[in-house]
Amino acid sequence: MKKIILITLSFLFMFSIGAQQKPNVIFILADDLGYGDLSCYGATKISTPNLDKLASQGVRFTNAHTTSATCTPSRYAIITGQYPWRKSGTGVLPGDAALIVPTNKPTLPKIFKKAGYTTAIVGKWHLGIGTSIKKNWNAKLMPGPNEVGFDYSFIFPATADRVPTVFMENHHVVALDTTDPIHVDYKKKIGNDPTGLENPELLKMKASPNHGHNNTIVNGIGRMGFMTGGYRARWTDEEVPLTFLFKANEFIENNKNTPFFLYYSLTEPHVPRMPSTIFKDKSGLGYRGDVILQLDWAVGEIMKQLEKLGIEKNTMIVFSSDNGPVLDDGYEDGAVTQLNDHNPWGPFRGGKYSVFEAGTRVPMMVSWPETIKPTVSEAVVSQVDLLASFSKLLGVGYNGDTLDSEDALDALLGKSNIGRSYLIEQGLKDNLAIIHENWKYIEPSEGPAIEKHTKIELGKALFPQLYNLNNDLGETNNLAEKYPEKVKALREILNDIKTK
Ligand code: NG6
Ligand code: CA
Repeated sequence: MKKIILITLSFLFMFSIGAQQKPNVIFILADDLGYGDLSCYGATKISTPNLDKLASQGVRFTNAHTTSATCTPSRYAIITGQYPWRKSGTGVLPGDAALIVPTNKPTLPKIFKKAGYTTAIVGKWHLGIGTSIKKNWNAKLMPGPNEVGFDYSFIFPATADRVPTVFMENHHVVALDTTDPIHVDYKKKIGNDPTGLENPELLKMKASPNHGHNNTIVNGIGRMGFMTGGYRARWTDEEVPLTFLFKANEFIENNKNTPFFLYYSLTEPHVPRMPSTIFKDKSGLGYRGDVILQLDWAVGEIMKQLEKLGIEKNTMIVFSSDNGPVLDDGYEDGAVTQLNDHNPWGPFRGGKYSVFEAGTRVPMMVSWPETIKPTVSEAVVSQVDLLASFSKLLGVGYNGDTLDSEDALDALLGKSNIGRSYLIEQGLKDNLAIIHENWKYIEPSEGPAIEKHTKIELGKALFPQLYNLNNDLGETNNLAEKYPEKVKALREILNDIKTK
C-alpha cells in the first residue's frame, strides 16, 4: 500500500514539474497596428513604454509578416496554418458570417490542447459563427471558437464596426434579455432602430462618406449591417477593451497553476476608435493615437498580472498585429486631421489592404524571460508558421492536410537569424507577392491601383513588379523589365506554391 502511494506521489510530482516547465503562452494580436506605430519601431510622436519594455526583454522582429493585408484571412492563417487564398470565402467577413475554420483539421489552439494546455480566446474573433448566415442569436451559437480548439471564449463576433455589437461568452450572447431578441441583417434594414443615414443628428462620431458605416446606430456610432433588439446586451465602445482586459486577466489568474494558452485579440486601433474616457485626448494624435496608448497600457496590465501571480518568467508573450495601418477607415475620428506627422507605415509603401510592404509587414516581438536573450532579429518570419513552431516547441504532432505552416521555432526564440526562404504576401482579394532573398515579385492583377475609400496604394498593376528590398524598402523602383529572369524564376516558384 505504502509503495503504491509513493509511486503515485512521485508520478504526481514528476507530472507537476513537467507541467510547470511548459511555458504559458499569451498571443496578443492588435488590429490594424502599423510597423511605425510603436516607439520601439521608431515612432517619435507617440510613446508606447510597455511594448517597448516587452521588446527590450525579448526578440523584436524587423521582418515579420502577416499572410494577408486584412483581418479575416490573416487570422485564418494563424489559426489553421494554411494560406487563406487557397480557400474561397476567406475575405473580410460580415458580422453574420458562418464559421470558415474547419472543425476537423489541426488548429493552433488544438496543438496546445494536445500538449495538455487550457486554451482561451478573449477579444475579436472575425472568423464566423454557426453553420450559415441565418442563425438565431438568442440561442446556443455553434460552431465557433470553442469548436476549433478554445476551451473558453469571450469574444465579439466580427469587428467593432459591424453588428451585432455584443459580447459572446462560449456559445451565448452575454447579458441577453430573451424578451428582447436580437435580429441581424446585412441586406436590408430591419426594425425601427435609427440609422446613420436617416438620423445623423444622433451620431457622436460622424461616418466618413461612402464607407458604409451608416446603418444601425449603437452607442452613437453608425455600424455596418442592421440590428434590432438586444438592448441590454449591446456594448459601450468605451468599455470594450477594458472588458477584454478584465476577462484576459481573469483567465490568467484562474489558470496560473497549469499551462495555458491565451489568444488575446485586441480591437485597437481598428475603427470605430472610441477610447475609454481616461485615454481621450491623451496622445495629441486624435483617437487613433489614444487607442494605441490604450492598447499599450493593456499589454502593461497583462505583464503586471503575470508578475503579481509570479508566473512572468515562464510565460511567453508573442505580440503582433493582424495587418498594416489605415487612417480613414470609415469614421471622422481625427486620424487624418490630427496625424501630426506620425508615420504608422514606417519606411514602407501602402498600408492595410495593400500588397506593398506596409500591408503585411508588422511589429512582432516574442518575450520569454530567462529563456530568450534580448535581441533584434532580421529573420523573415510569418504568422502562418506559429502552428508548426509551437507544435515543435511542445513536441506534439498533428495530422491532416499538408499545411503551409513551417517550423520557425529557432527564429522565433531568437536563436537563429534564418527565417523563411520564401514569403508570400496577400493584398486585397487574391493579389499575391513573393519575397525571396529580399527580391519581391508582385504578380500582375486587375483592379484599381488606389483603394478609393482609404486612398491606400494597393500595389495592383496589370504588369509584373519586381523590387529589391535590400536597397528599396519603399518599393519605388520597379526592376521587372531590367531583370526578366528574376521575374520568371519568382513567378514560377509562386505558381508552384499556389498549386501545391
Ligand atoms: C472594410 C471596411 C473597413 C473595415 C474593414 C475590416 C469598407 C469600405 N470598409 O470593408 O471599415 O471594417 O472592412 O477591417 O467596407 S479588418 O481589419 O477587420 O479586416
Ligand atoms: Ca485588422
